[in-house]
Parts: sequence; structure tokens; C-alpha cells
Amino acid sequence: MGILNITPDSFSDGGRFLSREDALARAEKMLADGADMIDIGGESTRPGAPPVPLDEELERVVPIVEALRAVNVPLSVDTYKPAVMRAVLDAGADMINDIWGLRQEGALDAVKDSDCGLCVMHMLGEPRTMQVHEPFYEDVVADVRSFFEARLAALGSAGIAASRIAFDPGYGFGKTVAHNYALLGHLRQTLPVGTNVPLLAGMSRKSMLGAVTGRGAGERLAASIAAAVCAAEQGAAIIRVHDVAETVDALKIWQATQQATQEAASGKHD
Ligand code: 8Y4
Repeated sequence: MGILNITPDSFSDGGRFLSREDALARAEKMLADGADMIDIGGESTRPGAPPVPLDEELERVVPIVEALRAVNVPLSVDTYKPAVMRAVLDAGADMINDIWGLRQEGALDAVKDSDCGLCVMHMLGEPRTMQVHEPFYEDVVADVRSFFEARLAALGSAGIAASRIAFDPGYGFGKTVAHNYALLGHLRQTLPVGTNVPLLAGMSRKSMLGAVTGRGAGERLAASIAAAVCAAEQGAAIIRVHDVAETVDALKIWQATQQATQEAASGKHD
């Protein structure tokens, strides 16, 4: 999943909106680089980022979804606002990626009559405050798993099929560095027992990588790729990244190795 940010701080021209042509060019580049899906986001969820008013988020995101329908690639939209969900689904979005895990009032209603995919992310607290107080978990892996179980039940009660859902532990969203690595090393164990919901992992360029490497946000490519391979090894089905071409190369090597291991297990080298 390639990240397409349409927040003003991500534009080189300093403008307020990403032009349709620029969005198309970025999306086509990610597709050529091997992305299977594009995640469009109109509100920065970085800690301390100001919230974006509904009107502005709609003005930013809807035209981009409309423009990108010309590119033959599934479109995910990163939003927690029910009104944005409805608008982008009308415009042809294929998936809603919600950092609030569809917990905002009206979110389940906004998506239940569609057949769109849904990424349900775990977050402790809220973006503006989540890293202010040291987050506390009894057992972070078990707590995230319990959250997924509760959301699966809530979505089921709303009539939403489990087959539409992906779960995401929400790296960096109300977690210490140690919590983030526990959730990477035990990603598989966050899945509720007896379920087979695809896992989505998003660690690209995040501070958990800077904490270990000592590198700033602009120099975390190698760390991001390593984290992506760790997530794949832990069963992640979708990996949300800025650097599509480099990550796809790394995952191809991981996949080729997996394939060889499976052939060996089936007795080819005996
Ligand atoms: C540099 C650039 C450093 C970006 C940090 C960041 C996730 C997500 C975000 C995630 C899902 C981010 C919208 C934070 N993270 N959606 N969104 N999972 N599903 N920070 O981990 O990329 S925004």
C-alpha cells in the first residue's frame, strides 16, 4: 500500500491542494513501482498536527479519488470522519482506512451499506495527546488482540462481514518504542484466536525506527524496509509505505526465500 499524502505540508509548491495531475503522476509512479493499493490521506495524523475541518478534508480528498479512478488501482482513503467516508465511497473508493477503528459516532453506519474494505486500526488515546502521557498496557499484544475482538463483534453487530476487515496494530499511536517492537515481533499473536483477518502494518519512516537507528525522518529508508520484511515474516498481508519500489524489491526477496523454504518442506531436497 503506497502512501499518497494530500496535506499541504507534503507539497513542494507550498499550495493548499495537491493538483489532480500531480496526484495522478504520483499514483501512476507507485503503481509502476509495484503498489497494489494507494492510501489517500487528507489530514495529517502526526502528533500535534492541527485537525482539518470537514469541508477542507472533503475538498482535498474527493477530487483526488475521482481523478485516481482513471488509474486501475484499488484506492484506500485514510479518514475517521463518517461524512468523508460516505463521500469517497460515492466517488469510488475501495477501502476506508480508519485510525479510530470505526469508533467515531456514525462511522459504522457510513460504511455498512457499501462493500468496501475496512482497515480497523488500534490507537490508545487520540492523535493530539497520545504521546504526551507515557502509554500503559498490562500486556500490549493481548490488549491489542482484545481490541480487535471487540471491534470484530461491534462490526458484526452492525451487519459488516468479517471478510471486509483488515486489522492494524497502529504503530506509533499511543505506544512506547518497546510497545511498538513487541507488536512487530508478535504481530501474528495480535490476531484473535480462530480468526484469519488480514493484518496491515504501517511503520514507514516512523520514530520507532529513529529510536533504534538514531536517524532522522528523512534517512529511515533502510530501517523502514527492514521493518516491512519483519512484518511480512509475521504474516502481514498489507504493508503501508512511502517508498514503494524499494519495499517491493525487498519483499520479492523475502517471498522467493519463503517459496524455497516451502519447496524444501515438501521434500524437494530430501
Ligand atoms: C514520517 C511520516 C513519520 C509519516 C511518521 C509518519 C498509519 C495509518 C498513519 C498506520 C494505518 C504516519 C494514516 C502516521 N499511520 N494508517 N496512518 N496504519 N492503517 N506517520 O500505521 O505515517 S499516519
